[in-house]
Amino acid sequence: MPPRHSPDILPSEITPPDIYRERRRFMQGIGALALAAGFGATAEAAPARLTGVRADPQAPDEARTPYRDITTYNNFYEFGSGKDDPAARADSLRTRPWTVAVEGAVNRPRVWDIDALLRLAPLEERVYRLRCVEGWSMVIPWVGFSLAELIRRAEPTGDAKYLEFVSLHDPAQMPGQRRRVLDWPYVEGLRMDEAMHPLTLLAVGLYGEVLPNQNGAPIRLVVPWKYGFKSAKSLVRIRFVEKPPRTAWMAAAPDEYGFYSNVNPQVAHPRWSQAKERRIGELFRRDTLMFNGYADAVAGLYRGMDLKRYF
Ligand SMILES: Nc1nc2c(c(=O)[nH]1)N[C@H]1C(S)=C(S)[C@@H](COP(=O)(O)O)O[C@H]1N2
Ligand SMILES: [Mo]
Repeated sequence: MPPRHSPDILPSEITPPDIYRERRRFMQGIGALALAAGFGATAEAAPARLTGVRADPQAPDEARTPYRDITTYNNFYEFGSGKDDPAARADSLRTRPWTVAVEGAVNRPRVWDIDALLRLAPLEERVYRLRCVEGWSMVIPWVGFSLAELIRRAEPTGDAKYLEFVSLHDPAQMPGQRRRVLDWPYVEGLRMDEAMHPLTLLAVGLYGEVLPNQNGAPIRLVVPWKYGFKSAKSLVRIRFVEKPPRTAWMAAAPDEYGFYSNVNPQVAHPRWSQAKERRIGELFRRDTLMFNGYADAVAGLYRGMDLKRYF
């Protein structure tokens, strides 16, 4: 399928940056400006642009979800369980200094500074569908690099069969952690071959800009063929282990959330069907696709597995 844009220009760069930014600022409303003026603070700075980002040559021929929806309709329970809580409250997250510990069954464990991680590999745009287990979906132009790039540098040993991903645990910055909605910190996991798959992304931006806090700044996982909750935000630790990690959602509701959590319209959640989804911004629901539409790329990882049992 031909790309809709020249492969080295991001869509956000086609709109002159000033107009793009101005439009965004206008949308954010004059309320914030008035507030800033009233309290003598400077007007909210525009998010930093990421430079040298190669546009996604494999972007799906589907409309991207508007920036505003991607950044105001979020699940990030560390900031509350309402969809608008993260956008309203994630300002309290400090993303510098920040480190990500890469450890466990590897020859080269390392505590990465976030700014070194940002230079680890060329940044790429990846336009992925995100399907939440709740039944809604978006199309999000992430910026990041394949997790495989980091894994190779860690040199996993033969004992590394799974990866555990751990989000920040700091109730002082994350007010939602003052309540035991989940057993904090938020933990997710992948099998080694899933983690090595080129689609599996470490995202550091969206729409060509640094990741907003509510979307999991400064770095988060994105696994596009799995339900959204596998894509853990604000990572501080990646651990190589022998056994499947105990994930936060499996601990909270083992009958409802399995380890794999592949998008599968044929396997219902115990309390609701997964056959359809509502694309944010659209009126009518659409059919959910096997592996969220990525079956050609990932079905081979699960050949011979009973996906009803390994849900
Ligand atoms: N640490 C952490 N990561 C998380 C969550 C969370 O609550 N905490 N929510 C998950 C869920 S349910 C979804 S659908 C996606 C939403 O990502 P987005 O807000 O960037 O669209 O983040 C996932 N990652
Ligand atoms: Mo979700």
